[in-house]
Amino acid sequence: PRRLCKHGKSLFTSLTMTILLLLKPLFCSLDSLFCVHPSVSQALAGNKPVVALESTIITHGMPYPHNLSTAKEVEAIVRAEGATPATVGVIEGKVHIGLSSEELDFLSQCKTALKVSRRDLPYVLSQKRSGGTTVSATMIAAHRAGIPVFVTGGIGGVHRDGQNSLDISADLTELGRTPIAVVSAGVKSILDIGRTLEFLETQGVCVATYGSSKHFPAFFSPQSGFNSPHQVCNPEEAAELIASSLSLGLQSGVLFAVPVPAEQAAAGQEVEEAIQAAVKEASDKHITGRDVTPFILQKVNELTKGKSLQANIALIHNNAKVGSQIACALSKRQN
Ligand code: PSU
Ligand code: MN
Repeated sequence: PRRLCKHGKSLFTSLTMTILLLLKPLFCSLDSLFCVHPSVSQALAGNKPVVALESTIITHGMPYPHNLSTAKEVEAIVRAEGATPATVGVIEGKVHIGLSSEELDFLSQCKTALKVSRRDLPYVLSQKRSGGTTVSATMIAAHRAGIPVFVTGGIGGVHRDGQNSLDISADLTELGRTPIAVVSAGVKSILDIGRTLEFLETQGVCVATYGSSKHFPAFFSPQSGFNSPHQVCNPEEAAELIASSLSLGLQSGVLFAVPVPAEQAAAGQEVEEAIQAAVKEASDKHITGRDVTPFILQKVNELTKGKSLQANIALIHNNAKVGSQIACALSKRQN
């Protein structure tokens, strides 16, 4: 993808793109590990805004068919804001950056799909397996493709009692070493939010709440009880911050936390109570490692009779809108 970007908008690019489109079934892309969807490589080559999206939310975060409809809605929102969606996922040993409708269908129903974080990439690729990429693996793919903005629901963090179990999401260390801007609704209170913010500081991640609030949001609730270190008020300020981080050459990521819209925050209290119960059950049942987050998400959805899922979907829609506006502002600034 990098090689293609450099050619800009020349006739050569158009020709290359046309040829690539025709040859896609044969070669997919120029890289043997990564497969960039033609709509994505075309947008990147034309310096148009692109938004990366993760897929663990599809394979492990939501039940079928809500996972599929949400994935498609999120892509539609990105397009409506004038950007190109690039959902990242692993299909039969290849990291796809941008999925076709058939590929989304496949991942949303693939029972053997693995949850793929940075540490799992060598295994899924070498075994030709399929899987949903977490925030960490999606950041790696986005960085390879040259996509600076990535939208998700909530990132992983330091789990409760993480100071003893050392269950600290690879998302946090990835944010410390990969220069991608991640747009999320903050961190779910299934995690230890205070320690998550401390760890992000240690990793040198620039964290900013999007909007007028000083609070760091807790996904279902606009306030977590912790303040955000920084604030940006609009897409332009967010883009400016990303640009500063990139020009400094920091090689670390940026985390934008978008507070839940007021109309969705109402479900917050009920969800909060369910989270307490689910976290306790996970610990009683000795659920550990990569199974913790999917277990708790599923349990909370069950306990709230689907309300947490509805709120989750609304939040991702909102993040997709904000993230796309940031990607558009960044692209305008760079053109
Ligand atoms: N938090 C959510 N929903 C999710 C995830 C996190 O509210 O679906 C997913 C994301 O893909 C995230 C991953 O990157 O779980 C983190 O998993 P772990 O806690 O095992 O690092
Ligand atoms: Mn973990």
